[in-house]
Amino acid sequence: MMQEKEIFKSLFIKALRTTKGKQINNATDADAFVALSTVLAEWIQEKNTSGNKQEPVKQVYYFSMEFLIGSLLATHLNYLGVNEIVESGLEELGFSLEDIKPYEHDPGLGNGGLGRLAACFLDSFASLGLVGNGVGLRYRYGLFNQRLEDGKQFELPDNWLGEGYMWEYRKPTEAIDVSFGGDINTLVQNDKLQFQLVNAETVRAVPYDVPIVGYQTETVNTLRLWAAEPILDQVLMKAKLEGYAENMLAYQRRLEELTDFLYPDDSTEEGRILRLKQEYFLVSAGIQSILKEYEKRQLSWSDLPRFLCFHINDTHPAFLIPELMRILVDEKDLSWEESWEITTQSVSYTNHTTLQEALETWPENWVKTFLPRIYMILVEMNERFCRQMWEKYPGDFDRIAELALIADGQVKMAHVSIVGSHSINGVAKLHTELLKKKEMRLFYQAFPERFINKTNGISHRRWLMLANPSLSQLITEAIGEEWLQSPKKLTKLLPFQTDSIFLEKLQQVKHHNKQLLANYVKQEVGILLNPHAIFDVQVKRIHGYKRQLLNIIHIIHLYREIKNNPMKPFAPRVFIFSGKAAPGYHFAKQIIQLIDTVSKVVNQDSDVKDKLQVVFLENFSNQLAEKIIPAADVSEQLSTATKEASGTGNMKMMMNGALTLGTMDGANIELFDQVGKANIYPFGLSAQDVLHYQQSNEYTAKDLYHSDDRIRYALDQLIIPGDFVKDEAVFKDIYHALLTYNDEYFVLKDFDDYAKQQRKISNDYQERNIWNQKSLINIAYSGRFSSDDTIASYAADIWKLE
Ligand code: 26Q
Repeated sequence: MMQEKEIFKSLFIKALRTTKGKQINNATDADAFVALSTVLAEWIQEKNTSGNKQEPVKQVYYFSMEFLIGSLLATHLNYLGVNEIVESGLEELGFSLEDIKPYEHDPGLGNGGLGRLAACFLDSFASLGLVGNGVGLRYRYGLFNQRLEDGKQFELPDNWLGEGYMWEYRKPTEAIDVSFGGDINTLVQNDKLQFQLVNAETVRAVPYDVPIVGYQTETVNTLRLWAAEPILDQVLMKAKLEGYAENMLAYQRRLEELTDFLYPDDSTEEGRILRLKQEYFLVSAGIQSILKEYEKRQLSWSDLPRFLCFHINDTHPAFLIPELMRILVDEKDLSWEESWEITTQSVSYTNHTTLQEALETWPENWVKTFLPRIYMILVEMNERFCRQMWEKYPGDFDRIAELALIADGQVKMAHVSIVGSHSINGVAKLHTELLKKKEMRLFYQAFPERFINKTNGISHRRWLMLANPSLSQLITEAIGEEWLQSPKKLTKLLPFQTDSIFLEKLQQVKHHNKQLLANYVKQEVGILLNPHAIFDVQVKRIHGYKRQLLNIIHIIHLYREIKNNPMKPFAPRVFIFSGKAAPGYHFAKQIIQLIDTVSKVVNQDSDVKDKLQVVFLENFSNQLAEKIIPAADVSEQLSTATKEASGTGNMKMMMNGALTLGTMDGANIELFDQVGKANIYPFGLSAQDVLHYQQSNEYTAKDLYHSDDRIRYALDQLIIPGDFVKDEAVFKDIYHALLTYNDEYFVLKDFDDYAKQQRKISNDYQERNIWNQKSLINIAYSGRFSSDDTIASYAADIWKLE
């Protein structure tokens, strides 16, 4: 221990010199961050070579357009088991680890749930000792930084690479060329049709490898992120042919631009072609480089599915399917049938949405123009598939038209994904059932054996062990360390529900976390939160279906209640919001503005002070989530039933002892089944109810406006100048969405039930001992939502890893 610490100190001093040209006495915390990361990176590399598996185990490649991996410094210190020696070594050198940590930039290479899920999965692969590698894009700018000015969201570029990224390795010798556009020449060679791509524009894909360390295992996997670069010869050639040297730079820039930005989920028209190219760039570079490695092993192509599997995270990487076909048929000279067998046996697909607007389609002519050979392959896939369906359902034109991969001038990526893979999974039980019975009904009828549920999970190491050290310590004191490796062992906490001393400690931990968050809010926003209040949290992307609107309308109602009944006892509440709206999603931006407006009115009113506070924390991120979630008493999961495929924030908050106030949607249903109805606050329409109201005309939002005085009051506040608005135009879209357009997300319909459960929460919280019990039960059953379990289940049922 002593000796290791001394070794660390000398490595650290040396790293300070070589990376920053500094000595201990003139180094800043930012320099120290770089030096510390350098030492850790070196230790990871030592592991990487020693822990490499020699035997040919089956490998998974997880293809995703998003990986929201979060900061890695704390993870590495902890997973490598060197936290103590580093902390005390740094202290002896005059540095504090806690001061150094904030210098790490959190790479925002994802939008939300889907990207964070991919990151939790990588954590679980490595911690379970499985070979599971990520394949993604190295966006020059991650998801925008959010700033609010007068409640309006502004988007600033996220220059996450500004100071360099400490955990990546550029591997230029492993670069791959990816081609776009051009023409296809057809020729006959050795009695076989050959397709030759000419006049294409080629971009170089350079990989950057981020090692992924497992928790106390020898496994180090890789997240390989691809970046676009120009190919100098091609640039020179073009300059020569076209003769205007001054445009060379612009041309070079255009090629690099490909991986400049991550597209938000509601992207605008001009970005879409670039997004299409990004998707192909990811899969083409990814699969080419994997197959190159595979060829070195001198195995047969037909054996490929025994050694490799390719998982696509939603349809965004679905061009993997025709790209793999292209390589096998065109470059490896396999027959279509053999290639098809290999492809479908090695590819599997997760669906993350049932929202119609989020189901990806690409205009046929774009695919034809930018990916001509891929287009031909898709056409062939479509013809063969339609023929197969014709044999199965002779004469059923309508069915086949609906199943087709290409129809109405659009390539349907979900259809391509289903037909080209052997497994399709939803991300929670309800969601998978909806896929089978509704969205993908016809495919389910055709291939029932392909559909399977895999409920999402979260890394209990990141979201409990690292994010909430006080709670982790309390748990470990009570039940030992076993839960870190086997999270289901958290149920050993159950007997403590009758231990009032333990429950008291649990309450103190929560209070401590609330105090920490309050300190942060004070420092960032200048608002002094009351840590004795109920911390009620809704943090996630801002979206109509997630119904932040229901929450804020209810807050307007509460405000009025308190104002009208100043003497009535009221359980103090702090409402905390955070989340980004897609830049082009005007309605979501108005919701942010409404939250901001309400928060200003409420926080400045001394009549409600100590009873009601509302804050919107800017620029939600992994790092911010790690501060907020451990402090949550109430977890708001308000999606309109059927709309949230799973949700994972719900699991994170449960694991940190918050009680869920949620609809029976996505994984909330499974949380409910785990903890039982006494330990959760369900409300609102069920999935069935929602489907019913969508099909009938039995819901009229205006009726509720007229019959429910609370609703009328709150909605009137949106357009009548008064406490909240000076100008009736600001929130008129919200007002009209609810009344004129009949409340697509059933906000008003669920209001009464929501308000009831909120009152129940206020009452229950008064009985702190009982509340603490409920909180403990939530923590105890949260192990079922560890991504270790999810990944073990994918490994057994989908990827068939040993
Ligand atoms: C598509 C086309 C063009 C540009 C962007 C996109 C795009 C990007 C991101 C479409 C969707 C997304 C993100 C989806 C997402 O995060 N879904 C969430 O996935 C979680 C993990 O499974 C679930 O828990 C959430 O319920 C689901 O909303």
